[in-house]
Amino acid sequence: MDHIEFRDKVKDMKVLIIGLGKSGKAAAAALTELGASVSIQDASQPEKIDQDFLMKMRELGVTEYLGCLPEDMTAFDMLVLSPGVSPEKDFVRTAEESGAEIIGELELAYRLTPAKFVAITGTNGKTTTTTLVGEIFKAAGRKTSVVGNIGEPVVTEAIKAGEDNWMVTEVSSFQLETTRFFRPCVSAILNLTPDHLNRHHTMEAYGNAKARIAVNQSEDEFLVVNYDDKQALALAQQSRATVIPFSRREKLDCGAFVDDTAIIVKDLDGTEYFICDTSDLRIIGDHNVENALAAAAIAYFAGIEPNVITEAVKKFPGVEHRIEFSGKYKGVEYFNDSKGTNVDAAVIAIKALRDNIILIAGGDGKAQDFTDLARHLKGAVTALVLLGRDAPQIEEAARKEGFTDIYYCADMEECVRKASELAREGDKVLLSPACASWDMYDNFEQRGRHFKKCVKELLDDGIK
Ligand code: UMA
Repeated sequence: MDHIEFRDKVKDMKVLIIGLGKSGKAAAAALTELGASVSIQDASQPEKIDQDFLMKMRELGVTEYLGCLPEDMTAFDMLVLSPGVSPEKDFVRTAEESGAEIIGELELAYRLTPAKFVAITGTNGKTTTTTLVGEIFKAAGRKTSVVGNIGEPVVTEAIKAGEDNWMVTEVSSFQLETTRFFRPCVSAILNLTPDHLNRHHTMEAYGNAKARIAVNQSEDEFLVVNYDDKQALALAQQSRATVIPFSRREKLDCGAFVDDTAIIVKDLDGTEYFICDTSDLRIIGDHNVENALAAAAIAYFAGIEPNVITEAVKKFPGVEHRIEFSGKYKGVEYFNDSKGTNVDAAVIAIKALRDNIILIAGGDGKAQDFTDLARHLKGAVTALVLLGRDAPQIEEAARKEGFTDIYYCADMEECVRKASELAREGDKVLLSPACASWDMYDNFEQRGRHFKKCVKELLDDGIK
């Protein structure tokens, strides 16, 4: 079904939007604009929902179920689920069994636009890679929207976009669970390590959700995948797309790789292009070499000239909340890695900063096993400053590995103060929680900004 047909069909549909955060509000705005019969639902009471949004919806005559569910879940043609809402919920199942189609905001966006999609998933590196790909596309003069899990709902841009627009989209496993026809021109799976197991239950289910990114692609479309990550590579076998590998460790017959210190992109016909030296990158750490390789491969196979890729990659400063330099006080550097919301991301940040690290960690542990984090403390981290609900789980894992320099703090202010007391000149204080923020904050951005505010206060106090 093309976008014109879908837009026409949706006018006669009864749609229930579940969850009224960023995704749900954007879906509601798009569907009411298209003339669908819209109802909205959220587990929260009305006062917790964006009041401007609610007022607009009320003016449009939208039916609302706030803090409750519709009595009759069989009355809808379609449910649009927010990524935070599990499709396994009983009321979703009831609607599905009565014939309603269950989709998410990403699938909705895909159906109503003629724009082309680039889609990037993986456990870590998604935001950096998506941002960099967006920069390369813009440098190439393409009409580009950088959207998705990165923070901008896809549907808001998709509804305005034309055929010559590119939607550079960061996609999460949650968003992919509710896709059906979604079919990007170029997709990418950056890596796969345990995350969100409280929602997906098993690694297999988590991997299968990620693999949905390429499930509808055909041979003339591309799937960029990390050759060094065997689990990610195995997922690529589920797609008919032309697989384009990237590797930090091996020279490849085709794709993107590092030759000594040179980042190379190699076409399917064997032609090689030098993109830049790894030392030209402004983003630090091996994981960022991988992000740059992935971005270069995505851009090249989306048809962008190598010299444009080179310029954009060399200029790229990185993204907020991802090993972001946040200040220096008494010879100690402070880094905000609030987006390090799982063990693997925190390990990556520790590896990037190498040694003499005071690590601030803890939060909502999402049923993760912290053993791997604990194993990476020795030789790299000198003290562990813990906060949040699942801090005791991190402490337990650390002690099992023989790490004992552990301090508990009640809030971020105390964490930063404690870390600054413990740090000696030349040390690095790193906030990389290995946990989600949801036990203490609305999101990781709020947590990261709070950390930076605390660091700034430290600097200001030092100046006084
Ligand atoms: N809600 C319910 N019932 C539920 C769960 C939630 O009614 O069972 C309601 C909440 O009361 C709230 C709303 O749903 O009002 C929140 O919806 P949401 O949690 O789906 O979040 P959005 O605001 O729509 O943001 C989502 C992504 N959030 C999640 O996937 C949890 C954002 O990714 C994304 O930026 C945004 O869409 C735009 O696309 C954030 C994230 O944490 C960054 N992502 C995870 C990650 O990166 O690890 C997957």
